Amino acid sequence: MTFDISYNARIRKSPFFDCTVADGVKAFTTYNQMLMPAHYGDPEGEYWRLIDGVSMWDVSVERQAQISGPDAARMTQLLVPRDVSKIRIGQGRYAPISDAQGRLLNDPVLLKLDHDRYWLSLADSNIWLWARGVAYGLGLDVEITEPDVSPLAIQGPKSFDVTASIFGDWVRSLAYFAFHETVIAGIPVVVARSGWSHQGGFEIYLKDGTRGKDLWNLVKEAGQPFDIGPGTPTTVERVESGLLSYGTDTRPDTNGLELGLGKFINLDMEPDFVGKSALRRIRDEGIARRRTGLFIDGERLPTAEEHWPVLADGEQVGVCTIAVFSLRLQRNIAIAIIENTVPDSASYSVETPDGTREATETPLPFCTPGRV
Ligand code: THG
Repeated sequence: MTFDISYNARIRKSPFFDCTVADGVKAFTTYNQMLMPAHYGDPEGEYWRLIDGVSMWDVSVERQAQISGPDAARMTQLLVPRDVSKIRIGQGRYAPISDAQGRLLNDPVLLKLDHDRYWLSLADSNIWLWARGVAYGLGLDVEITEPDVSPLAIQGPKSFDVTASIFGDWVRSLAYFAFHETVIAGIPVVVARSGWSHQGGFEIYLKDGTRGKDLWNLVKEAGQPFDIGPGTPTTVERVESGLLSYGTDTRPDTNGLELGLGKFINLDMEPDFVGKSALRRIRDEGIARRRTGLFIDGERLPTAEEHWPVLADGEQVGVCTIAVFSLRLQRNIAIAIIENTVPDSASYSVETPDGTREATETPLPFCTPGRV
């Protein structure tokens, strides 16, 4: 069964929208109240192009919350669990945002553009509202806006050659999440080493939404010698790589420590941030759940469209948040949130739409970059 999407101004289109349609996009999903390409008709071919080659993705849905003004550094520090004063201009950080109870609200990439200007490159939840509320409550002198910025990802092992052929060899030495503001063919962009895959790559943040077609075509032409093709963030690859999908792998009350984001949450630094004391208490009293991997037995399952109950000894002990058939491992794999009272050696059963299946636990990630 397939359905059409009714278009309207509530669901924003990307500056690359017309190009993705021209290149044959076959499905969209929604994210941050925008349309995001989901595949171009050959999800398996698109997956292998990411593993072996290079693909270009319209990820304009990774919208930016910009924090600027006299109190921008103070404000940003209150939102993120990293020491903002220690981040250099031009450097980015994965920065999970929590509420005062420690519940995860979003897991953006933070970009420090200047001492008084920051971008939170957002996952799928509204952090403009949260940030404005925090700023209002504390009387901070900041502006929280959305700049005209739209990321285009170039991902896969050949992304280095493609991106270097456009911008120069300096891109090869960018540190992870580091970025550089530049202009290419008159188009203002930020070039960053990042992307939502473990196959390596870059994101070109377009800074002028009227130039979407120009940037898309420039990347497409530069990628021709490397057989670039249009693609999308792939669920199979991100599950194999263990990357978190906010909203898919989370529950309304999950915290960053349960979700395995502890190494991106600095609870021992001097600066305070919203959620720090709650997360310290959770760390000290014991983390209740874990985000972990499962191998699910049996025939190929369909990709999960909702959370499936996970049982041990007949009792529900968690949920499987996403399940896919791994194309590299040729078996069903899943990410689950499990109660920490259950040992990782437990025999699980998962209630799938195809019936109850046996499952065993395994640490994330399932795969390292490249072919297995
Ligand atoms: N790019 C940009 N913005 C984004 C995303 C992105 N916003 C939403 C979403 N993706 C943010 N979530 C993630 C999650 C994981 C990673 C990046 C963004 C990631 N993690 C690596 C890992 O976990 O192995 C490395 C993290 C590190 O070592 O610091 O890449 O993709 N612009």
